[in-house]
Amino acid sequence: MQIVDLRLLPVSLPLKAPFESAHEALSQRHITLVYLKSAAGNEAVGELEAFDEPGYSDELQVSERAAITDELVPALLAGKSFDQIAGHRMAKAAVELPMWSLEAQAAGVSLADMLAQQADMSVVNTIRVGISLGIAPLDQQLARVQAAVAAGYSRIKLKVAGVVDLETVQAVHAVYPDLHLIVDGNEAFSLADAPALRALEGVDMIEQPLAVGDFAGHAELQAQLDYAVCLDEDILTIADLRRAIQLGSAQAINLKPARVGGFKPALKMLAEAQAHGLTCWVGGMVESDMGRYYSQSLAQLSGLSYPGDVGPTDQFFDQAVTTWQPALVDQRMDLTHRQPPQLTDQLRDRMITQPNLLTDKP
Ligand code: OSB
Ligand code: MG
Repeated sequence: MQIVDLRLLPVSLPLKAPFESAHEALSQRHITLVYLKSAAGNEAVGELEAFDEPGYSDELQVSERAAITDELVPALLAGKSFDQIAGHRMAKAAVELPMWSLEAQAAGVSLADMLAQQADMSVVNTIRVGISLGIAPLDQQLARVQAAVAAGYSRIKLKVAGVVDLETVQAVHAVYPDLHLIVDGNEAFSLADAPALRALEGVDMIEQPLAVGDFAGHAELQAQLDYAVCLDEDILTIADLRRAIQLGSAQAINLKPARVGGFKPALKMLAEAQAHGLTCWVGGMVESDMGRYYSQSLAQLSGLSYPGDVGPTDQFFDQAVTTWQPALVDQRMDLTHRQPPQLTDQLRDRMITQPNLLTDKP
């Protein structure tokens, strides 16, 4: 797919309420929209999902924007594959994901159809979704869970920053015994917490309880739990996934195309993880409704049926960057034959005044 136009537009989105995890409290989301135009004249917009703070990842908005301009743009101009470039997965994904949309448009199919064809899976038109709730005091968390269940979410993820927050999880489980629950540790636990984690009841899985790189520790913990360890931060490459499988570090994977460098590596990981019996589901990074389009399309694959963090982004923001996004109706989002989202007129006007990095000299 030949790209003839590539433009970047940094956008700042205030959150309705701070989103707190063991890594940070997010109150303003800075993303960069990435506009692409193909030689055939099709357009698609991607999103750089890196953060400003190095908590979740060492890839930041500043570093990955530089990676796009200084490494990926020259590679595109030279016709070289991104595989030749080390690291910078979020930057690669910000360009690779919209390239899939251009491919789908050229083939006259939806993005979900394109992905399903590649993965040899079928497309699910109306999907169930989950929601990730930031750390909050018990009363507030119970109120948020109630609102999320009423809004039609099928699964709730509760962020925690240590053993003390597990009480909140148990209180939620007591009120909603049938609700599918995930706990997201975001690296806040140690193996010394294994007894407390073993005592936890009513959860499907715990996401990234231990520090990044501790595959052996996660394997030790998984062996002691009767629910799944689900790796997130730890799975950046296919080699990471293979190590987790070999050691038994996890029974589930939170698959984020932005974290792993795009749909191509994500689909490779999906196939390998499923061949080894791991549950995969699609995660999010408090992205805009544009970034959500890509993760929602991935979540339409039949092999990714466990509800993902792919719900409507009005859970985070008052503002939208696109003109339409699917709503949650009767516990499902209808994504049937979804067309690529369009930027709002205001953002499109701002985008087209940015330089085309493929032709304009800086
Ligand atoms: O750990 O899954 C995570 C948000 C930002 C960074 C990391 C994570 C998250 C979430 C939110 O949990 C998921 C979403 O976007 O809905
Ligand atoms: Mg996580």
